[in-house]
Amino acid sequence: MTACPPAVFGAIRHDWSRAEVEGLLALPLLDLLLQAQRVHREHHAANTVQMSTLLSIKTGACPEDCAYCPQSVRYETGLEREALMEVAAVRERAQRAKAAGATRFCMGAAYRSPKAKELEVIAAMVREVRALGMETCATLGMLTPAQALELKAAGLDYYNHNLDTSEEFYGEIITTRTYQDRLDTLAAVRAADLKVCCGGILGMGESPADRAELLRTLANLPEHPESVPINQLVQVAGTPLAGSASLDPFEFVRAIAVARLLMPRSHVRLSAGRETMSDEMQALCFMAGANSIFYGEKLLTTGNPDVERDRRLFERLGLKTEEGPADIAAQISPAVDDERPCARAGYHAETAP
Ligand code: SAM
Ligand code: DTB
Ligand code: SF4
Repeated sequence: MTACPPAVFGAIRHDWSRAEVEGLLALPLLDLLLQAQRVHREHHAANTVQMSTLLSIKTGACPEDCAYCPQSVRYETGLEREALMEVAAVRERAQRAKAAGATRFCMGAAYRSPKAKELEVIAAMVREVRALGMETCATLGMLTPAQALELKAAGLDYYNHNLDTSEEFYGEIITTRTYQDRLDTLAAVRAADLKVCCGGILGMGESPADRAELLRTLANLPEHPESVPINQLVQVAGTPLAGSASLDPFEFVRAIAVARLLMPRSHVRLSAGRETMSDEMQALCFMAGANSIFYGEKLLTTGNPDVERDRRLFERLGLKTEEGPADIAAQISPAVDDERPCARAGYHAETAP
């Protein structure tokens, strides 16, 4: 069926070559989807998606020059700046998210790297959110090893820090920090025993080889990130990447499938960009092995599908939420019934068919 030996599919490896990853990306689409969904079911519950909630705790005025980002101080995007939120206000937002059924709360800040005083306040936020019984995630820019330990001590579960693209293409997108800076932060986060959330952005004008290299770099990290967010560029007027040629949707789906094959145990998040994706494209992404999304009408500063659209999508696709409390599962999809004949026949089995 394909030129790849079966051992390639589903092996937990950290030594992928560029040619192997490019070979996977170039498979006939339907072969790629089939293999990705097979590997997915060896490691994850079928038809099940993890939901995260995002809050921007400090917005805009970022000194970095990331060409995609509406929060950089260098670009006129009309974004309203907001100082670091008060701890009590974050607690209240987390409480609301919890009441709506969220189990993981992600806090994002437009920093190059947090200052000591800022980190103290954010550590207090983490403690408060943790005390509500929620999982915590933060994305605050570069961290030193000591800062990562401080966040771990406060009870942080996940740290998000993306590689964004390949090392070769990176210089076209960001000049104010290096690829190695990013790898150093990821190493500090791992050393502090935090879970790693790390992925990238597609549709920035990168080549297929760049996408292969991003995925290869993620998979060849000493440990696979627990979460791999794959963002489609959200084009924001005023940023240098506004007006970029849009990526062929099938190329995006391919990248999700290859992320699934390279990092079988990770949650692959269909992250930014869902607002402009058709339901059919999102369905292909779930088929390709995506099993996490951001839920709620806003990402950090840009839009996300509204809750009703997601509820309807989950219902139409027969998807359910992962281990969430009953109320969010009910909001999203009350209809999944494991007594269906296909479930009884082992169709939903977590082991390979
Ligand atoms: N300032 C911190 C940093 O850069 O690590 C944390 C916040 S930053 C907004 C988090 C991630 O959001 C970025 O690494 C990037 O991958 C993603 N992102 C930002 N703007 C985006 C856009 N317009 N489209 C897609 N993803 C975007
Ligand atoms: C990630 O990879 N995507 C999220 C999260 N990590 C923090 C952020 C997407 C931001 C999209 C642009 C915005 O809303 O500002
Ligand atoms: Fe700043 Fe993060 Fe946006 Fe880059 S991606 S400009 S570091 S907020």
